[in-house]
Amino acid sequence: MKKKLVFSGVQPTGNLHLGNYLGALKNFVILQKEMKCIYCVVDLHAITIFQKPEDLNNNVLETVASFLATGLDPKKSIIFNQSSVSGHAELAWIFNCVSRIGWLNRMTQFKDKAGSDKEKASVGLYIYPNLMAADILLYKATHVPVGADQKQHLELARDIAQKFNNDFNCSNFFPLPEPLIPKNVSRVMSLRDGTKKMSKSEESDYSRINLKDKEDDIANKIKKAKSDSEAIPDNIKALEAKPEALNLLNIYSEISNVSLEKVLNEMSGKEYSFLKTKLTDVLVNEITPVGKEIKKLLEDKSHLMKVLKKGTEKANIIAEENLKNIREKVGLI
Ligand code: AQP
Repeated sequence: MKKKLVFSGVQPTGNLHLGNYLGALKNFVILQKEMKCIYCVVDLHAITIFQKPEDLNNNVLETVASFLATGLDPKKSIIFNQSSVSGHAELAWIFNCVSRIGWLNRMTQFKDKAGSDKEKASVGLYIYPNLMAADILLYKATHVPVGADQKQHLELARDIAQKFNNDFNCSNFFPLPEPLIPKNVSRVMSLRDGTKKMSKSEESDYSRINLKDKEDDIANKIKKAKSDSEAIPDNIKALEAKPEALNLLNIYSEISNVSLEKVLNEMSGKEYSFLKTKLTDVLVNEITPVGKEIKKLLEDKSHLMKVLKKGTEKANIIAEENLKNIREKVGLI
Protein backbone atom coordinates (compact mmCIF):
# COMPACT_ATOMS: atom_id res chain seq x y z
CA MET A 1 0.00 0.00 0.00
CA LYS A 2 1.40 3.38 -1.08
CA LYS A 3 1.41 6.05 1.63
CA LYS A 4 -1.36 8.59 1.14
CA LEU A 5 -0.20 12.04 0.14
CA VAL A 6 -2.45 14.98 -0.72
CA PHE A 7 -1.54 17.68 -3.26
CA SER A 8 -3.66 20.56 -4.48
CA GLY A 9 -3.19 24.05 -5.88
CA VAL A 10 -4.99 27.35 -6.17
CA GLN A 11 -4.26 29.99 -8.80
CA PRO A 12 -3.30 33.46 -7.56
CA THR A 13 -5.61 35.19 -10.03
CA GLY A 14 -7.54 37.46 -7.67
CA ASN A 15 -9.87 37.35 -4.73
CA LEU A 16 -10.69 33.82 -3.61
CA HIS A 17 -14.42 33.21 -3.49
CA LEU A 18 -17.06 30.93 -2.03
CA GLY A 19 -16.50 28.40 -4.87
CA ASN A 20 -12.80 28.08 -4.01
CA TYR A 21 -13.76 27.85 -0.33
CA LEU A 22 -16.42 25.12 -0.60
CA GLY A 23 -14.86 23.30 -3.56
CA ALA A 24 -11.29 23.27 -2.26
CA LEU A 25 -10.09 25.14 0.84
CA LYS A 26 -12.56 23.68 3.34
CA ASN A 27 -11.57 20.21 2.24
CA PHE A 28 -7.85 21.10 2.43
CA VAL A 29 -8.27 21.89 6.13
CA ILE A 30 -10.14 18.64 6.87
CA LEU A 31 -7.51 16.57 5.06
CA GLN A 32 -4.66 18.27 6.88
CA LYS A 33 -5.87 16.52 10.05
CA GLU A 34 -5.74 13.08 8.42
CA MET A 35 -2.74 12.92 6.10
CA LYS A 36 0.40 14.58 4.84
CA CYS A 37 -0.63 17.48 2.60
CA ILE A 38 1.10 19.78 0.13
CA TYR A 39 -0.76 22.95 -0.86
CA CYS A 40 0.61 25.10 -3.62
CA VAL A 41 -0.08 28.59 -4.94
CA VAL A 42 0.10 27.78 -8.62
CA ASP A 43 1.57 30.99 -10.04
CA LEU A 44 2.84 29.30 -13.23
CA HIS A 45 -0.75 28.31 -14.01
CA ALA A 46 -1.89 31.89 -13.39
CA ILE A 47 0.39 33.31 -16.11
CA THR A 48 -1.21 31.14 -18.82
CA ILE A 49 -3.49 34.20 -19.01
CA PHE A 50 -1.66 37.56 -18.81
CA GLN A 51 -1.29 38.88 -15.24
CA LYS A 52 0.11 42.30 -14.38
CA PRO A 53 3.37 41.51 -12.52
CA GLU A 54 2.52 43.69 -9.50
CA ASP A 55 -0.95 42.10 -9.24
CA LEU A 56 0.52 38.61 -9.45
CA ASN A 57 2.92 39.38 -6.62
CA ASN A 58 0.12 40.61 -4.37
CA ASN A 59 -2.20 37.80 -5.35
CA VAL A 60 0.38 35.15 -4.41
CA LEU A 61 0.61 36.61 -0.90
CA GLU A 62 -3.14 37.02 -0.67
CA THR A 63 -3.66 33.38 -1.61
CA VAL A 64 -1.23 32.29 1.11
CA ALA A 65 -3.09 34.54 3.56
CA SER A 66 -6.36 32.88 2.47
CA PHE A 67 -4.84 29.43 3.05
CA LEU A 68 -3.81 30.39 6.58
CA ALA A 69 -7.04 32.25 7.35
CA THR A 70 -9.17 29.21 6.49
CA GLY A 71 -7.12 27.09 8.90
CA LEU A 72 -4.15 25.62 7.02
CA ASP A 73 -1.22 25.22 9.37
CA PRO A 74 2.31 25.49 7.91
CA LYS A 75 3.55 23.22 10.69
CA LYS A 76 1.29 20.44 9.44
CA SER A 77 1.07 21.11 5.70
CA ILE A 78 3.67 22.18 3.17
CA ILE A 79 2.62 25.58 1.76
CA PHE A 80 4.64 27.13 -1.07
CA ASN A 81 4.44 28.73 -4.51
CA GLN A 82 4.91 26.64 -7.63
CA SER A 83 7.53 28.75 -9.45
CA SER A 84 9.93 28.50 -6.50
CA VAL A 85 10.36 24.74 -7.08
CA SER A 86 11.75 24.44 -10.60
CA GLY A 87 10.97 20.72 -10.73
CA HIS A 88 7.37 21.57 -11.66
CA ALA A 89 8.47 23.12 -14.95
CA GLU A 90 11.00 20.36 -15.64
CA LEU A 91 8.54 17.53 -15.12
CA ALA A 92 5.90 19.44 -17.11
CA TRP A 93 8.28 19.38 -20.09
CA ILE A 94 8.78 15.64 -19.76
CA PHE A 95 4.98 15.23 -19.57
CA ASN A 96 4.54 17.44 -22.65
CA CYS A 97 6.38 14.65 -24.42
CA VAL A 98 4.28 11.87 -22.83
CA SER A 99 0.83 13.46 -23.10
CA ARG A 100 -1.00 13.32 -26.47
CA ILE A 101 -2.41 16.22 -28.50
CA GLY A 102 -5.67 14.28 -28.85
CA TRP A 103 -6.01 14.14 -25.06
CA LEU A 104 -5.54 17.89 -24.68
CA ASN A 105 -8.00 18.59 -27.49
CA ARG A 106 -10.74 17.10 -25.32
CA MET A 107 -10.18 19.45 -22.37
CA THR A 108 -13.29 21.59 -21.91
CA GLN A 109 -11.61 24.18 -19.66
CA PHE A 110 -9.30 25.21 -22.51
CA LYS A 111 -12.32 25.63 -24.78
CA ASP A 112 -14.10 27.74 -22.12
CA LYS A 113 -11.11 29.91 -21.26
CA ALA A 114 -9.74 30.35 -24.79
CA GLY A 115 -13.14 31.58 -25.97
CA SER A 116 -14.01 31.90 -29.63
CA ASP A 117 -10.52 32.85 -30.89
CA LYS A 118 -8.39 29.84 -29.90
CA GLU A 119 -5.53 30.91 -32.20
CA LYS A 120 -4.87 33.82 -29.84
CA ALA A 121 -4.78 31.75 -26.62
CA SER A 122 -1.32 31.12 -25.13
CA VAL A 123 0.34 27.75 -25.70
CA GLY A 124 0.61 27.60 -21.89
CA LEU A 125 -3.17 27.65 -21.54
CA TYR A 126 -3.42 24.72 -23.95
CA ILE A 127 -0.83 22.57 -22.14
CA TYR A 128 -1.96 23.68 -18.65
CA PRO A 129 -3.25 20.16 -17.80
CA ASN A 130 0.23 18.69 -18.40
CA LEU A 131 1.68 21.14 -15.86
CA MET A 132 -1.10 20.21 -13.44
CA ALA A 133 -0.18 16.53 -13.84
CA ALA A 134 3.45 17.46 -13.13
CA ASP A 135 2.44 19.40 -9.99
CA ILE A 136 0.75 16.33 -8.56
CA LEU A 137 3.12 13.61 -9.72
CA LEU A 138 6.31 15.50 -8.83
CA TYR A 139 5.44 14.54 -5.25
CA LYS A 140 3.83 11.20 -6.21
CA ALA A 141 0.66 12.49 -4.57
CA THR A 142 -2.16 9.94 -4.28
CA HIS A 143 -5.13 12.23 -3.52
CA VAL A 144 -6.14 15.60 -4.96
CA PRO A 145 -8.93 17.66 -3.39
CA VAL A 146 -10.54 19.77 -6.15
CA GLY A 147 -13.87 21.15 -7.29
CA ALA A 148 -15.81 19.23 -9.95
CA ASP A 149 -14.48 21.57 -12.68
CA GLN A 150 -11.04 19.95 -12.31
CA LYS A 151 -12.21 16.33 -12.66
CA GLN A 152 -11.29 16.10 -16.33
CA HIS A 153 -7.77 17.41 -15.68
CA LEU A 154 -7.34 14.83 -12.93
CA GLU A 155 -8.33 12.07 -15.35
CA LEU A 156 -5.68 13.35 -17.74
CA ALA A 157 -3.09 13.28 -14.93
CA ARG A 158 -3.98 9.61 -14.38
CA ASP A 159 -3.60 8.90 -18.12
CA ILE A 160 -0.19 10.59 -18.16
CA ALA A 161 0.96 8.63 -15.08
CA GLN A 162 -0.22 5.37 -16.64
CA LYS A 163 1.44 6.09 -20.00
CA PHE A 164 4.72 7.10 -18.33
CA ASN A 165 4.68 3.86 -16.29
CA ASN A 166 4.05 1.85 -19.49
CA ASP A 167 6.46 3.72 -21.78
CA PHE A 168 9.35 3.47 -19.32
CA ASN A 169 8.51 0.00 -18.15
CA CYS A 170 8.09 0.92 -14.51
CA SER A 171 4.62 -0.17 -13.41
CA ASN A 172 3.46 1.58 -10.22
CA PHE A 173 6.26 4.18 -10.46
CA PHE A 174 3.73 7.01 -10.52
CA PRO A 175 0.56 6.45 -8.49
CA LEU A 176 -2.73 7.11 -10.30
CA PRO A 177 -3.95 10.13 -8.28
CA GLU A 178 -7.55 10.13 -7.10
CA PRO A 179 -9.71 13.24 -7.09
CA LEU A 180 -11.42 14.12 -3.80
CA ILE A 181 -14.48 16.09 -4.89
CA PRO A 182 -16.93 17.41 -2.27
CA LYS A 183 -20.12 15.35 -2.43
CA ASN A 184 -22.75 18.03 -1.93
CA VAL A 185 -21.52 21.26 -3.47
CA SER A 186 -18.86 20.21 -5.94
CA ARG A 187 -19.52 23.22 -8.17
CA VAL A 188 -20.70 26.53 -6.74
CA MET A 189 -22.45 28.45 -9.49
CA SER A 190 -22.53 32.17 -10.31
CA LEU A 191 -25.13 34.18 -8.38
CA ARG A 192 -26.16 35.82 -11.68
CA ASP A 193 -26.26 32.76 -13.95
CA GLY A 194 -26.78 29.32 -12.43
CA THR A 195 -25.37 27.58 -15.50
CA LYS A 196 -21.90 29.13 -15.06
CA LYS A 197 -19.48 28.33 -12.25
CA MET A 198 -18.62 31.02 -9.73
CA SER A 199 -15.27 32.36 -10.89
CA LYS A 200 -12.65 34.99 -10.01
CA SER A 201 -12.41 36.18 -13.60
CA GLU A 202 -16.15 36.75 -14.12
CA GLU A 203 -16.58 40.46 -14.74
CA SER A 204 -19.47 41.14 -12.37
CA ASP A 205 -18.51 41.12 -8.69
CA TYR A 206 -22.20 40.41 -7.99
CA SER A 207 -21.69 36.93 -9.46
CA ARG A 208 -19.64 35.79 -6.47
CA ILE A 209 -19.12 36.01 -2.72
CA ASN A 210 -15.46 36.86 -2.10
CA LEU A 211 -13.79 35.68 1.06
CA LYS A 212 -12.92 39.33 1.81
CA ASP A 213 -16.50 40.60 1.37
CA LYS A 214 -17.92 42.57 4.30
CA GLU A 215 -21.28 41.86 5.90
CA ASP A 216 -23.04 44.48 3.72
CA ASP A 217 -21.47 43.15 0.51
CA ILE A 218 -22.70 39.66 1.29
CA ALA A 219 -26.20 40.88 2.17
CA ASN A 220 -26.40 42.96 -1.04
CA LYS A 221 -25.11 40.22 -3.30
CA ILE A 222 -27.50 37.62 -1.89
CA LYS A 223 -30.39 40.11 -2.10
CA LYS A 224 -29.62 40.73 -5.78
CA ALA A 225 -28.87 37.06 -6.59
CA LYS A 226 -31.14 35.49 -9.19
CA SER A 227 -33.62 33.02 -7.66
CA ASP A 228 -37.15 32.19 -8.83
CA SER A 229 -40.54 33.86 -8.92
CA GLU A 230 -42.37 30.75 -7.67
CA ALA A 231 -42.31 29.57 -4.05
CA ILE A 232 -39.63 27.12 -2.84
CA PRO A 233 -40.69 23.60 -3.92
CA ASP A 234 -40.78 20.52 -1.68
CA ASN A 235 -38.62 18.26 -3.87
CA ILE A 236 -35.25 18.38 -5.62
CA LYS A 237 -36.66 17.32 -9.01
CA ALA A 238 -38.72 20.51 -9.23
CA LEU A 239 -35.45 22.49 -9.03
CA GLU A 240 -33.92 20.87 -12.09
CA ALA A 241 -34.87 23.68 -14.44
CA LYS A 242 -34.10 26.39 -11.86
CA PRO A 243 -30.29 26.39 -11.56
CA GLU A 244 -30.06 29.72 -9.68
CA ALA A 245 -32.57 28.62 -7.03
CA LEU A 246 -30.90 25.24 -6.69
CA ASN A 247 -27.50 26.93 -6.29
CA LEU A 248 -28.70 29.15 -3.41
CA LEU A 249 -30.34 26.19 -1.68
CA ASN A 250 -27.23 24.06 -2.16
CA ILE A 251 -24.98 26.75 -0.68
CA TYR A 252 -27.32 27.13 2.29
CA SER A 253 -27.43 23.36 2.82
CA GLU A 254 -23.63 23.08 2.69
CA ILE A 255 -22.83 25.99 4.98
CA SER A 256 -25.53 25.18 7.53
CA ASN A 257 -24.67 21.47 7.37
CA VAL A 258 -28.29 20.40 6.80
CA SER A 259 -29.18 18.06 3.92
CA LEU A 260 -30.95 19.61 0.92
CA GLU A 261 -33.99 17.39 1.56
CA LYS A 262 -34.30 18.74 5.09
CA VAL A 263 -33.87 22.32 3.90
CA LEU A 264 -36.71 21.80 1.38
CA ASN A 265 -38.90 20.24 4.10
CA GLU A 266 -38.35 23.30 6.24
CA MET A 267 -38.74 25.93 3.52
CA SER A 268 -41.19 24.56 0.95
CA GLY A 269 -44.00 27.00 0.10
CA LYS A 270 -41.99 30.01 1.32
CA GLU A 271 -40.68 32.86 -0.85
CA TYR A 272 -36.99 32.92 -1.78
CA SER A 273 -36.61 36.08 0.33
CA PHE A 274 -36.97 33.77 3.38
CA LEU A 275 -34.07 31.62 2.15
CA LYS A 276 -32.01 34.71 1.30
CA THR A 277 -32.27 36.12 4.83
CA LYS A 278 -31.15 32.84 6.35
CA LEU A 279 -28.43 32.35 3.74
CA THR A 280 -27.03 35.81 4.42
CA ASP A 281 -26.83 35.03 8.14
CA VAL A 282 -24.95 31.75 7.72
CA LEU A 283 -22.63 33.21 5.10
CA VAL A 284 -21.80 36.24 7.23
CA ASN A 285 -21.06 33.93 10.16
CA GLU A 286 -18.79 31.66 8.16
CA ILE A 287 -17.10 34.00 5.69
CA THR A 288 -16.55 37.37 7.38
CA PRO A 289 -14.20 36.01 10.10
CA VAL A 290 -12.09 34.48 7.31
CA GLY A 291 -12.01 37.80 5.43
CA LYS A 292 -10.96 39.69 8.57
CA GLU A 293 -8.17 37.20 9.18
CA ILE A 294 -6.95 37.51 5.56
CA LYS A 295 -6.73 41.29 5.95
CA LYS A 296 -4.87 40.94 9.26
CA LEU A 297 -2.39 38.46 7.80
CA LEU A 298 -1.74 40.75 4.83
CA GLU A 299 -0.46 43.41 7.22
CA ASP A 300 2.62 41.25 7.85
CA LYS A 301 3.90 40.29 4.41
CA SER A 302 7.29 39.21 5.74
CA HIS A 303 5.54 36.48 7.76
CA LEU A 304 3.78 35.24 4.61
CA MET A 305 7.11 35.26 2.72
CA LYS A 306 8.66 33.19 5.52
CA VAL A 307 5.85 30.64 5.30
CA LEU A 308 6.48 30.33 1.55
CA LYS A 309 10.25 30.05 1.99
CA LYS A 310 10.00 27.26 4.55
CA GLY A 311 7.41 25.43 2.44
CA THR A 312 9.61 25.75 -0.65
CA GLU A 313 12.56 24.17 1.18
CA LYS A 314 10.46 21.19 2.26
CA ALA A 315 8.80 20.77 -1.15
CA ASN A 316 12.15 20.98 -2.95
CA ILE A 317 13.61 18.08 -0.98
CA ILE A 318 10.78 15.74 -2.04
CA ALA A 319 10.77 17.08 -5.61
CA GLU A 320 14.53 16.67 -6.13
CA GLU A 321 14.52 13.13 -4.76
CA ASN A 322 11.70 12.13 -7.12
CA LEU A 323 13.18 14.00 -10.08
CA LYS A 324 16.44 12.09 -9.72
CA ASN A 325 14.53 8.85 -10.29
CA ILE A 326 12.37 10.34 -13.05
CA ARG A 327 15.42 11.55 -15.02
CA GLU A 328 16.95 8.11 -14.64
CA LYS A 329 13.80 6.36 -15.94
CA VAL A 330 13.68 8.66 -18.98
CA GLY A 331 17.40 8.18 -19.69
CA LEU A 332 18.48 11.74 -19.04
CA ILE A 333 22.00 12.09 -17.64
N1 AQP B 1 -17.22 27.60 -8.57
C1 AQP B 1 -16.50 26.64 -7.99
N2 AQP B 1 -17.10 25.65 -7.30
C2 AQP B 1 -16.38 24.67 -6.68
N3 AQP B 1 -15.03 24.64 -6.73
C3 AQP B 1 -14.39 25.61 -7.40
N4 AQP B 1 -13.09 25.87 -7.61
C4 AQP B 1 -12.97 26.99 -8.35
N5 AQP B 1 -14.17 27.49 -8.64
C5 AQP B 1 -15.07 26.66 -8.07
C6 AQP B 1 -12.01 25.04 -7.08
O1 AQP B 1 -11.08 25.88 -6.42
C7 AQP B 1 -9.77 25.35 -6.60
C8 AQP B 1 -8.85 26.43 -7.06
O2 AQP B 1 -9.27 26.88 -8.33
P1 AQP B 1 -8.35 27.89 -9.12
O3 AQP B 1 -8.50 29.24 -8.56
O4 AQP B 1 -6.98 27.39 -9.14
O5 AQP B 1 -8.84 27.85 -10.59
P2 AQP B 1 -10.25 27.93 -11.23
O6 AQP B 1 -10.97 26.65 -11.05
O7 AQP B 1 -10.02 28.36 -12.64
O8 AQP B 1 -11.00 29.06 -10.38
P3 AQP B 1 -11.65 30.35 -10.91
O9 AQP B 1 -12.24 31.09 -9.79
O10 AQP B 1 -12.57 30.07 -12.05
O11 AQP B 1 -10.41 31.20 -11.38
P4 AQP B 1 -10.18 31.94 -12.73
O12 AQP B 1 -11.39 32.81 -12.91
O13 AQP B 1 -8.93 32.69 -12.51
O14 AQP B 1 -10.05 30.89 -13.77
C9 AQP B 1 -9.89 24.19 -7.60
O15 AQP B 1 -9.87 22.98 -6.87
C10 AQP B 1 -11.23 24.40 -8.23
O16 AQP B 1 -11.81 23.16 -8.60
